[in-house]
Amino acid sequence: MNSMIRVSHARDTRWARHTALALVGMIALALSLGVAQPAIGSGETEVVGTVSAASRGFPSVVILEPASPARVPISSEPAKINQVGKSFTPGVVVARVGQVVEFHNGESLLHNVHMINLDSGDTLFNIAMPVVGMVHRFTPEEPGVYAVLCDVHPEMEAYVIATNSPYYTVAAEDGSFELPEVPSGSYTLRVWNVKESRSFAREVQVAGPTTEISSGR
Ligand SMILES: [Cu+2]
Repeated sequence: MNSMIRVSHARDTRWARHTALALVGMIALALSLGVAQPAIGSGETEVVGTVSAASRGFPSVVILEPASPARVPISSEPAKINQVGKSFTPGVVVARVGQVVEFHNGESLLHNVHMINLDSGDTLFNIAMPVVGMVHRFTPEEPGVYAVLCDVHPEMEAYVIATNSPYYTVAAEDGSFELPEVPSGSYTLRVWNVKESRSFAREVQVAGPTTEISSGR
């Protein structure tokens, strides 16, 4: 009888200790969640608008460059361009400076990847892609516009837009775009279109739940 009481007492003590530890853990978790979550009204804005429609099948790119550098980590996921059907797909990608851009040969055809910095006119590399499944990686080291050509198939053409900003998107064919979570503040809006006269930059303010931007041209 005595031994049974002692055992049950020991169990009760252990149970109480476990419950106390669980409570401490739950409180710690609640506190850490409270710190990690953005404060209500921290100023995330949805930026929407319309810029120039696609030219020659290449859609516009919209970039919002913050006045002070954003502390958003660069994605470890590469930006990808496939060579398939004798074309580069997609024809326009945006990559952060420091983010890997991957070229894939997706078919049993000899292609190459000839990359030109359009700001300087310099060829960065010209790599043969003779085998299906071949991958070539490139990491932009500065913001800029890069043309991608295949010298075997002159109709093959693509563009890589490199930016330091994490706030960018490729617009739809009709020029409409949305950037869902942009912190409020001052930005340089940069719109790229393959037709140079449709590219422009201007200062914009992002504020409130929604900011609407139109190309103004
Ligand atoms: Cu080719």
